[in-house]
Amino acid sequence: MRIRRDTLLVFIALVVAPTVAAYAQWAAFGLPSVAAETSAPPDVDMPTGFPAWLRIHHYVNLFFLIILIRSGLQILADHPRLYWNVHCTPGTEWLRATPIEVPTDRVWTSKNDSRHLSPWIGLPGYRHTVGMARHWHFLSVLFWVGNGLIFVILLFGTGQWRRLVPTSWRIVPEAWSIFVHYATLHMPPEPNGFYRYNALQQLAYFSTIFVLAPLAIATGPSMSPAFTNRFSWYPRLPGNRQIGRSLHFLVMVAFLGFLVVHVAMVSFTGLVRNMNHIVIGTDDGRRLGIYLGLLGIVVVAAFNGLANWAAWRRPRTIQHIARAIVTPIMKRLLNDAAPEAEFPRDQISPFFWPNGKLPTSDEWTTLNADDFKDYRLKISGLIENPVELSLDEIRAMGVKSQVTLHHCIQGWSGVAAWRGTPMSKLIDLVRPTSDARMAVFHSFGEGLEGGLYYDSHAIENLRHPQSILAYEMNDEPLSALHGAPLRLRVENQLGFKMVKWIRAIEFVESHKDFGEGEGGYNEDHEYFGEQANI
Ligand SMILES: Nc1nc2c(c(=O)[nH]1)N[C@H]1C(S)=C(S)[C@@H](COP(=O)(O)O)O[C@H]1N2
Ligand SMILES: [Mo]
Repeated sequence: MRIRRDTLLVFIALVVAPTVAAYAQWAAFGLPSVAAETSAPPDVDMPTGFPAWLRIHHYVNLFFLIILIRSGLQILADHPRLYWNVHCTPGTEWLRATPIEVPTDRVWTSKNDSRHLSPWIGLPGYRHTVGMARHWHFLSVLFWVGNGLIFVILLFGTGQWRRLVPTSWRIVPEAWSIFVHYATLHMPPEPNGFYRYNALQQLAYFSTIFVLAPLAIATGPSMSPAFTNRFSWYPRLPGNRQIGRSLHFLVMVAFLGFLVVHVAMVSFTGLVRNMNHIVIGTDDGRRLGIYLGLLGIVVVAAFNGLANWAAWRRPRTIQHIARAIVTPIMKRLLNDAAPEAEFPRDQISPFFWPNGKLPTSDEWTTLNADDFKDYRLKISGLIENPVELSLDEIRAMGVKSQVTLHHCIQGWSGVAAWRGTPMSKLIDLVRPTSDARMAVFHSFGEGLEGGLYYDSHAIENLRHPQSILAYEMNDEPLSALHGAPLRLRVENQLGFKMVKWIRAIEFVESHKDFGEGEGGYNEDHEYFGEQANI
């Protein structure tokens, strides 16, 4: 793993600087005083103990957070590089979780670049399992966010917020005094957490709930093609899409850091009593809280084992559960917004990661050798006017140019200028019948596991102004690598939906009508979700 030196120094400074300051203060002035605490409730307004809803929330939160972190790491392993720039040029990463430097003497696709992750860490583990990892990520985030919303409502509805939300700036110097104790390995007098937290503890909990969690939620959509290509101001809030992605990762690191310190402090400050507080809601020295807490952790571990098993042994089932739950929500929230973001030409990426296997068939090779003079795009299926079109005929149908941001499911992005024919013109020409719902794009190229590549789009998505059949990239005819003679651009979808080396288009009624019935080659073979707005 490589981390850029300047970035590493910033991270080290963030940890080291306060620690050094704490030691300096201790050496120069001694330990600051921290108000001695009584274990009685300080005043009648303060909540006492932890009600059942809060204890359940705390457990449910842990449950889904673990799934989110494990599936998130698996998604990262599929493109194990983090950047501050949107172009993802190899060599510009600030974090590289792979030993590989991208070779320059041969084609190195982003799928070649994905890494193996142990199934003990990743969900589901191993290599290029991003489809399954995303299903677990999106399914669990619904529960995690839902659980969080219920928590916030009940927190403010019941007065429990009083122990959590700071109401005076005095908490900052108090928290610092406590930090000076911990950092120099001293224990300050601790309040009984059943009644109140110490200042640093309160600030840590408060910022985890009201800063980290919202940041995790807010940086998610900054990676969505549908969202960012509709609302281009959104990824500019953090800076760009890759800064959003990097922050999403750093928030996860902060959650992990919190988890480690939180568990350590709970253990050092009276494990038995603390466990009773949060597990059974009593303030005494019985061992029941510990035992039930351990059982809870065993259940989390067992569920994670089950999740791995299901991802490997019942991937279709998981895919279909996600189709039933995630897809309608994604569709409702994101799919109908027409993408419109454009980038200035000086932001065109100097490097654009390639993906997929170049066609090897005689048919494509022969056509390619002759600049596709004899190429004919066959459009068939549920249409009134089946046609076979030459490239000149396609070019004559209308031109649309756009400089847009490409989002690969694996995590990289890139800006390119595309020129092509609006898909709406082709649809108008062939006149789909009233049964037709989607168009399947068949490629000359093979998929990863053999057999020709294909994918489909709902007709309404193809009618967006930014849905084009592109024949130029960055003012050059489409290169062989990037999809000659024709490739799709559908800017509210992820890259895998944008078929390259298009051979034919077929209009059908449903995703069940072709391939293995999931909507495309990667949906069939890698269990990707068909609706690819995030
Ligand atoms: N025929 C075909 N088209 C394909 C693929 C493929 O494997 N085969 N990969 C897709 C994926 S995953 C991405 S990210 C984009 C990449 O386009 P590029 O190689 O021009 O960057 O192409 C898409 N189109
Ligand atoms: Mo991709």
